[in-house]
Amino acid sequence: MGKQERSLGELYGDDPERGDALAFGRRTGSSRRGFLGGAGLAAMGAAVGGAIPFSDQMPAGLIPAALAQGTPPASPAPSAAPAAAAPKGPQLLDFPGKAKGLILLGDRPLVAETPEHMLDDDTTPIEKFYVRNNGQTPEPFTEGDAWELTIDGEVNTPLKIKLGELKQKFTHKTFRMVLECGGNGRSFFQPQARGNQWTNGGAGCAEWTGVPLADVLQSAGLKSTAVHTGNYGADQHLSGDATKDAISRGVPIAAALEPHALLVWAMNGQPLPAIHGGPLRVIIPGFPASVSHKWLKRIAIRDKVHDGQGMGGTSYSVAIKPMIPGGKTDDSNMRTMTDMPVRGIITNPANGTRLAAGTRKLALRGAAWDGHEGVSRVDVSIDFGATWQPAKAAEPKNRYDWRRWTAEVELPSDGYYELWVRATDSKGRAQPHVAGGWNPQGYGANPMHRVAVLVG
Ligand SMILES: Nc1nc2c(c(=O)[nH]1)N[C@H]1C(S)=C(S)[C@@H](COP(=O)(O)O)O[C@H]1N2
Ligand SMILES: [Mo]
Repeated sequence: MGKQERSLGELYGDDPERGDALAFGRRTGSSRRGFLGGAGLAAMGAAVGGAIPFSDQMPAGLIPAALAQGTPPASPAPSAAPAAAAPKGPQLLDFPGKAKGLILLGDRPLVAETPEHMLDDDTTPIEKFYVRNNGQTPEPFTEGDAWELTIDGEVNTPLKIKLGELKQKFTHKTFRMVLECGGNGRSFFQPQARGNQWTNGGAGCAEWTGVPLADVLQSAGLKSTAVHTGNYGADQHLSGDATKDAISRGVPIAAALEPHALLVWAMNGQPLPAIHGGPLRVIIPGFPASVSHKWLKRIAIRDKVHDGQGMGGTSYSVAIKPMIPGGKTDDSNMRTMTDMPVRGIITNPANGTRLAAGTRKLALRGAAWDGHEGVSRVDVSIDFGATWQPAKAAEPKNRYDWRRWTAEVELPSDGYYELWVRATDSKGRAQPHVAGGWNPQGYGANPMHRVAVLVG
């Protein structure tokens, strides 16, 4: 038995399809649903660390949460994931002002995500906020309010305006708003899509203070030919080639005029940290965060859709007609992503948490958000989605805020459980069980979040 226990956990680590086939008694490649019974059930129980009260509902074709990648290293060593089977531990970010426990996805450019259990604050603290750079990280700017922003292109009066003047001349606004990378959830795509392998932590929700972009654009006077913005910042391309931009995206004018689109100099009441684009960035909520330019130097108002670095082709684009996962790309079937999908996460307990034997009531906490529509409901399940109960979701502070939620579940006995959360947006669109809408660069994956816990 010992050999088989280890091999099932190991198999899920190396070759999940074979692990699945072994546990559920299916032949690899067969689509027939197998059953978790007999030897398969015993091996699964051993691999996840305990009896599985809802084993009848455990679905084939889904890697058990205890064995899936993304188990945070900071959580108590899950006996649910034996050493032999545990995925290679992720590398952690070591950066001034950032909390221990952020996961380093890349260091050139610097990219780090926040594991779900570290998104447990109502407002994401700066030290826990994810980081996504496309180019070099600029040297911190030390003259604060002397930072100059240019607005030109399809405007009556091109502006060169210092941060100090922005603060003086325009009305200040503070909104708590989600910022989320377009690639958040990418690691859930099958087959793997290219890019940083985010789980759910390429997102955070902070209090952003600044002035409405609309007010500043109106003071420059938009021409009737203005259709799109184009952002430029101070960060250099990774290659050091000064003729190339690290990134230069933009949005349709209507999005730039939305009252929550802000030119921002403060985050959670602090001067905007350099790593988050200080002293000045733009925040355009609801869109992939790549349009929320950091170290903002210039907004060009364009008479056509902006064509800067990161616009067009497969960049920040999803398939119009569903494409075969991993299949050949047809650029004419791609459209630029202008909205983020609905997502719910469990922020407490952490994946891999072990609870005392006899625990029968368990409090869950989390967050749920989407792009432009708003979250209408959040549900949780402890039986692999066979039954659901509604969570209590707090009202958002303002449009584009996330909704914090709580729920209490009753566990019938000791053993291995998966806690599942599913958020639904106000158009009735709920999160899928597995990532759908595969696209070459892996945008918009929003499968339900699952957390493994072991009682006893
Ligand atoms: N100038 C500049 N702005 C940028 C980027 C960048 O590389 N350079 N990255 C974008 C992307 S892809 C994301 S997800 C967000 C990340 O913001 P954060 O690092 O403050 O979390 O910034 C956006 N703004
Ligand atoms: Mo991003």
